Amino acid sequence: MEQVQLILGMPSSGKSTFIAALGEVLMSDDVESSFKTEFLDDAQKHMVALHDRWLTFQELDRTKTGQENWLSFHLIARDGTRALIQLPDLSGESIRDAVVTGLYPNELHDALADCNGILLFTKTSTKFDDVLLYEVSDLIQASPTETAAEPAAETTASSQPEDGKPTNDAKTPPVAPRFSAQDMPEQPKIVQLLQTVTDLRPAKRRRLAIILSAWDTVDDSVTPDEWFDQNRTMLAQYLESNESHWDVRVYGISAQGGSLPRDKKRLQKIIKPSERVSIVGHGALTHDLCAPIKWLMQNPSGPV
Ligand SMILES: Nc1nc2c(ncn2[C@@H]2O[C@H](COP(=O)(O)OP(=O)(O)OP(=O)(O)O)[C@@H](O)[C@H]2O)c(=O)[nH]1
Ligand SMILES: [Mg+2]
Repeated sequence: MEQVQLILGMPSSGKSTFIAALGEVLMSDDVESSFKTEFLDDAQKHMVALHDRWLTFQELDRTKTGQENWLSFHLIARDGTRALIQLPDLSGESIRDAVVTGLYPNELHDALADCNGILLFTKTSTKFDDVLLYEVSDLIQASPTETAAEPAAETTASSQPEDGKPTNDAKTPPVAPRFSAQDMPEQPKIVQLLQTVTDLRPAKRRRLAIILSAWDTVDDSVTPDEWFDQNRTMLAQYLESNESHWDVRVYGISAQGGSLPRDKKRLQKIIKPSERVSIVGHGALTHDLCAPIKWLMQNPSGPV
């Protein structure tokens, strides 16, 4: 049975690192996991390259637009059942550009429409993603019209440098940066992306595994569900209001085992590379990165 599970997320959200670590768990069979794989065919050169960097403690390069790779894995479950899944390594940049322009490349459009389930990545070390109200107010105050209207008394004094030569600075009002949709916070972009998916197949209820990546940077007294509700409030509210479209689970995953290069020495001491990785949530075994994929594949509503 062939399934397409999509890995989505904005740039630098941890997608490629997860794929590299998943490759190790699947191929080495060193840790207890839901699946293993016996081989990677030629088309998996990209996977091998990612995996080599991961094994040698190198951070991965950003996946560039046009460098996306549509990877497929031949999975074997513990009970011997076989399945083929596509788990593409998409560039966060191209996903983001599609979301903000509304122009989806054909391949991505079709994959969004037809995918069985989605692994959605958001990096826990990117905590404060929204623009705070006081920042908006600072921008408004710094806008040219507001500043020009203000009396010059205060600014004149500060514009007199120590060498006594006056500068033009006080007369040049600071200009707020132009709005760019690309720079919008992560959450509205993700909500927009998910809405596009549901618009493509409104009657379909899909499984969505939210992956909180870099989980090693989070205080372990908090659960993935709690962290998600506290730090991704907009996304959490959207999903709560759209239960008819999305069946959601939240997992915390450390695919790198720590931050590089800082934690390299500690990670080098771990003999089995698969033991660098960890996952928390929904009873997943400690190193079983396949757990969310298994859950996505068991969707009772079946393939699209
Ligand atoms: N601490 C920590 N950092 C991680 C982990 N996984 C990924 N990172 C860091 O997150 C950054 C982005 O990781 P990538 O896997 O390249 O992210 P991506 O989503 O593929 O990014 P694009 O290719 O730009 O779409 C890198 O600097 C990684 O080192 C992790 O488990 N722990
Ligand atoms: Mg990448």
